[in-house]
Amino acid sequence: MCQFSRLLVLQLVLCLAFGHIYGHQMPIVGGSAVTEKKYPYFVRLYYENKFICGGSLVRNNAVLTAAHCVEDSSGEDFSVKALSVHAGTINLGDTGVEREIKYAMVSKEYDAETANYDVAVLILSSTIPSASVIPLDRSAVADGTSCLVIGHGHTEEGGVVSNQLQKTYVPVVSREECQREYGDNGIITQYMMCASEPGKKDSCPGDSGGPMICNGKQAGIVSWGEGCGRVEYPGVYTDISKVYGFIEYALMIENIVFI
Ligand code: 4AZ
Repeated sequence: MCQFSRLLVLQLVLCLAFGHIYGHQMPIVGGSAVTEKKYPYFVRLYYENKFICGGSLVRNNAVLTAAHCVEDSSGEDFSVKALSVHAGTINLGDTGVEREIKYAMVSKEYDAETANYDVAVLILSSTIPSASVIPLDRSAVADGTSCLVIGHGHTEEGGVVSNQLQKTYVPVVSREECQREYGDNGIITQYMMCASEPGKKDSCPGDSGGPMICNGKQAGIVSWGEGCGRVEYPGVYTDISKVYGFIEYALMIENIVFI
């Protein structure tokens, strides 16, 4: 952890003094802080004014997130009215642009048990005129591709959310390899893709719903995983290329008037 040249005495002193802190600085898990507004399509999702998930703007009035971010997981009644979206900030302390949700769309294919088809489209109460949107990848990403993941999620397994937006790059792991790793501990369906740098870089609770960006397009949605940053279990993402039809349809419905 503490590597230094003999000349860098100052670095040695700092490392000895603060090494315990550096050692625990594993944002998103194994990432770094975003210091400029480089990802303006990133949004935060709140429920009853509590931060719950990430998301991405795919239209100036529509957000893509995970279905499990908009379901009742607590056993109490879930209300879409209690959801809100904050855009245009990189710190949880900044409100940014806030919108309520007109309605949320989840596919009937979504299964809370397995997290299969973990995708939701949220239509905002009004447009965000300044919104910058992320294009979606219609085609599957090649295994080994290095993809960007951003979020305010836990910075280590069992940790706490990160006030500052974090980013990291994770390589895509094949579905076959991922299923082998999970064994009996999870089903990697055709609607999922996996990525992580084993034991180092990964997404974590709180990153859910946020975007995974490969080659400049959003290819995945943070969905689930066994722990965070573990050697044996990659992070699991909704594969956008497989649920693209649903997203397109959900965005189209928005333009249809039901009489
Ligand atoms: C979660 O519970 C979660 N390590 C998200 C991502 C990962 C694990 C759990 C991946 O939202």
